[in-house]
Amino acid sequence: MPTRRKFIVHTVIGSSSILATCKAAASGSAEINKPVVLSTWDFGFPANAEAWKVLDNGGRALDAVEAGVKIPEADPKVQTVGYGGYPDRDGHVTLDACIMDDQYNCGSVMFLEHIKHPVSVARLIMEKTPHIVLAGEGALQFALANGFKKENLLTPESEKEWKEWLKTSKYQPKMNIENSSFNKDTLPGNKVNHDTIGMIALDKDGNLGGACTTSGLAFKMHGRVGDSPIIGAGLYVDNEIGAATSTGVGEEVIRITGSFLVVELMRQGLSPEKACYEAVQRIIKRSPAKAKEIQVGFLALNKNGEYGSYALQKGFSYALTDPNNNKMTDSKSVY
Ligand code: SD4
Repeated sequence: MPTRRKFIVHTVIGSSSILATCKAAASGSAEINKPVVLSTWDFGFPANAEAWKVLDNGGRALDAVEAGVKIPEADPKVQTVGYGGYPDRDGHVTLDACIMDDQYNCGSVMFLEHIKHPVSVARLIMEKTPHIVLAGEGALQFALANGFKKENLLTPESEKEWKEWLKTSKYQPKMNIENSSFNKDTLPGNKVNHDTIGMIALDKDGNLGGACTTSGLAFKMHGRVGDSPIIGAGLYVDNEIGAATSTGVGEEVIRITGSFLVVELMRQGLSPEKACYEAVQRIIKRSPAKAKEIQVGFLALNKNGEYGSYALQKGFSYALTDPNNNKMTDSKSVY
């Protein structure tokens, strides 16, 4: 195992933001940590850099999270999101994504094939249709009618691994692969082999936004949809309180409406970390034996720009970028 460097400080942090924070501190005004963007796993690091360009320019959290998650969506080395994602057990790459703004507006695509940027299709559904969710063939038709290009998303590498899996066809979706030999010191551009990207942000105007996008569990059943595109499960944003997102075995997150639960716990006064901890405990309570064998992680951000996470297992990490930090952090976990 290569040594993991915990903190990586790069120079993408704009000087204007640092100045803004200093001014607030100097004037003695109540300090809200903004802008801030958080995202799941190591590939969140380059994704945050893209989101930060929007946030540091005074852009909307909604625009930042869309721009951010498009980075792993387009990266063929990321085999759990977008282009290059692992296929289902029948060899189809099927994608799930959603996005939510500061006004409870949201859009979602489920079981979408052939489109590299499902998050942008989700946003278009939010902005251009009276609906929230489009799935499968209908989602594809909608995307094509709105100028998205039909592409083959199955890369030779993911196809090879699928064919290898077919030899045993053990229906045990590959998950919790966060303990790969990926070395954060070489970010970005190395092989990133983690799971869903969930990204939540607070912009300079104090508004929240979030996005979540994934190819779901590797070698899943054809048609399976996880938590990631389900508003309230994989993502929730309430501009009065905060935002939360999840990663891991989606079925367990859906059962407890995980991200909504985390936001509601913050509403009751819990810190982001404590709210994530309580949500994880809810999963353990339902099935202590199962919880020991799977991974689920939650990441949360409140209106003050405070953040935190909690996971079932070790290995979950998240990327944080704010005026004073640009780093990866290992999440606390129960086991
Ligand atoms: C899903 N939550 O489809 C996603 C996958 C994931 O770690 O995040 N895996 O269930």
